[in-house]
Amino acid sequence: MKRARMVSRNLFRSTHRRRGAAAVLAMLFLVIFSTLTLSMYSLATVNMESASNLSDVERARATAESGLRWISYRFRVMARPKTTVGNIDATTADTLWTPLATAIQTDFNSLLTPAERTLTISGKTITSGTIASDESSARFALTIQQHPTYVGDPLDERYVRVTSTGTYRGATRSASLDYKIEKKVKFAVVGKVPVQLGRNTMVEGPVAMATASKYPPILMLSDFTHFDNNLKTKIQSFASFIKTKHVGYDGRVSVNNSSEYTQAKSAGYDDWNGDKYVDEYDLFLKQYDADNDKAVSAAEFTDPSTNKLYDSNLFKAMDATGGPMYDGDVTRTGYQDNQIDNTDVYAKVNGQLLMAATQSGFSSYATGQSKTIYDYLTGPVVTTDPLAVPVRYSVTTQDIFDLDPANFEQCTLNFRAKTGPENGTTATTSTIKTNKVLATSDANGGTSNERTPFGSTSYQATYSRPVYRNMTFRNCRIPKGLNALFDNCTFEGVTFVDMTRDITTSSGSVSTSSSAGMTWSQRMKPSQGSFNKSTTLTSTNSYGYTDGNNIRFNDCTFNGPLAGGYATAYTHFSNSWEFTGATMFDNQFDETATIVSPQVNIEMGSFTNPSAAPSTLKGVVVAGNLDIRGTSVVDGSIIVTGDGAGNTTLGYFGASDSDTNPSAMPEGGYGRISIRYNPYRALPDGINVSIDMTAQVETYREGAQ
Ligand SMILES: [Ca+2]
Ligand SMILES: [Ca+2]
Ligand SMILES: [Ca+2]
Repeated sequence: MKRARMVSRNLFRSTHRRRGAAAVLAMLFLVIFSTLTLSMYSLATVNMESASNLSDVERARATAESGLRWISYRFRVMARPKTTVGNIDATTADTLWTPLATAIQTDFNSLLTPAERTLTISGKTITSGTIASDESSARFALTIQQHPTYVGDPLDERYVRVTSTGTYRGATRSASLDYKIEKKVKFAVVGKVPVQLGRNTMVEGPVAMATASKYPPILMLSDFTHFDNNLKTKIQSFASFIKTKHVGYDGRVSVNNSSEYTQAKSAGYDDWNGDKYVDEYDLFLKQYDADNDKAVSAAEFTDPSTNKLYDSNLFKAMDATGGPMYDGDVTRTGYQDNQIDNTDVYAKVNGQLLMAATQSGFSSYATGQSKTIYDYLTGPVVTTDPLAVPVRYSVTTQDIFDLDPANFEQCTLNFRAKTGPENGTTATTSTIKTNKVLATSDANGGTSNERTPFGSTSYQATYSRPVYRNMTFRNCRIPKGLNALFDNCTFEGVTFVDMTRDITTSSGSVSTSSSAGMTWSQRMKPSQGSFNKSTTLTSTNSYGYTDGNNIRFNDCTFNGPLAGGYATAYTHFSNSWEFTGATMFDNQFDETATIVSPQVNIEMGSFTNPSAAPSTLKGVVVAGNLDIRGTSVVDGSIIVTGDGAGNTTLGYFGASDSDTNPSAMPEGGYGRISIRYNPYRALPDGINVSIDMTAQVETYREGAQ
């Protein structure tokens, strides 16, 4: 697979310390480490036992390697130290050594065999006792040592070397591997509410849904059923084939699965692009590749009746996968070359799907809807790792990410300090405000009464907004209760939106419940009657208005991050921001984050003109909930920390998409959403989550180093 090569290329790029033989072994480790589970560890040891014809030396070597696999597993599942530092440098890594050593000791204390729990911690070196690798007399012992390990060591404190010494009868062999202390989100999309991937929405990186009880946890629509009825019919027939004949939820039949492949061929399907799988992409290729060169040119994808591309957004999105990840990154072959071929490696999701829900739970939900899980997971899910199942159920917090919104509070406070008078002297002209806490009196466009969400047929409330037009805001703060409409404004530096931190119930206790958040939003002031969604809310009649911040940004440009205060609960409409018209994100100021607002509901993109706002959202997008329509590229990670919304909708879903039948083309087209996890982006500071210990596969060595 092209993508597999690309990933390993990127992994290897970080170092020049590569050796031929070791590189091959390293590839094996790449496969093993990314998929290791306890059961697989057991399997490996069973396999090792059965290989009774191995020489003692080979057995000792395999035992040493087994020790590295074992510690990789422990590193993955143990409670690792947390830090709020976003980009872990050598100095930070140095301070993490002591808590890391403590965490390793705590983890070892949980081992079943008491004799194996003992560790000797001396300075930057931890030494284990001997640990049984299986039922035989094979043993390994580990030395865990933080770099630098000698004067002139090119590796700094971010790297930890584990040396595993295996013994079997009289033979002894060692193997070592370096792990990097880092902090990454590791997901393209991760959240607490169901994730919906609409049409022309492609994801590169894993997708995870962390709440077990919300269904369907993930819903994906095919990218190939909305522009050509002929192709649509074929795709739907193929979906029926997959549903009845294919085991697994990755939407593709391997040519190496002879039983399934034979049935696919007799049903008229084949691997037309030659990637060893039969999937929707093969039908797309077969449909349009008139000259049989295994590529679809723009001319081939042009509808003869309209003389336009069947869907130019889809074509562009498919042609733009696997783009450069950082300045100076090598542009892949076939990137944006105006034709679709194997170098573009189409997948609906290029990464694993992880969900907290059980498979049986998801299945019984589907049965209740007269469906099966297959009806929700449409399109190819491609994992580059041949041992990783494309869809994992029953995942835990350790598998995902600690999404507690409180973990992001310090991060939002860091951004707040970069706005208003705390950031510098306030300066103001009629059109440019710098380091200012905005006031209603700064508004230059009168007021506008409008429903929220704007342009939606179902709305939650009506707001009276002060209007700010054609203004520039540099490092400004939007105070609680402003509820503004910003029209054609530019935001530079950091923009911060204040909100109420403690969301309280009617009895005054602080709540984390989203239903309490809704009640809180709907509070009316004395003698103002009860809440009604068509009553225009103002500072006179509504506590939800004065204590929250429901904002619409229309045709605005953001040249830096936008952050909002942490609140204890998701409040639905009171803390809700919409981005409409040609609003654009082009963060040139701080590429760690585009949005950090852990309890704010965000509606991004136009309902009516999806092509109006092509944005690139760099770094993390942290929101209480997030819906993106229109045209956007996410070059980082979407993190949904609120639990009160129905779902996170990415890309176009029509009125009839609840039953996954495509409806007519919406006005302005379907837009396109490309979401790509970028491991090269540092996190912003202030997010309090665990570090990772990431195996540096190219550092694998046999023998002591
Ligand atoms: Ca194929
Ligand atoms: Ca062609
Ligand atoms: Ca291409």
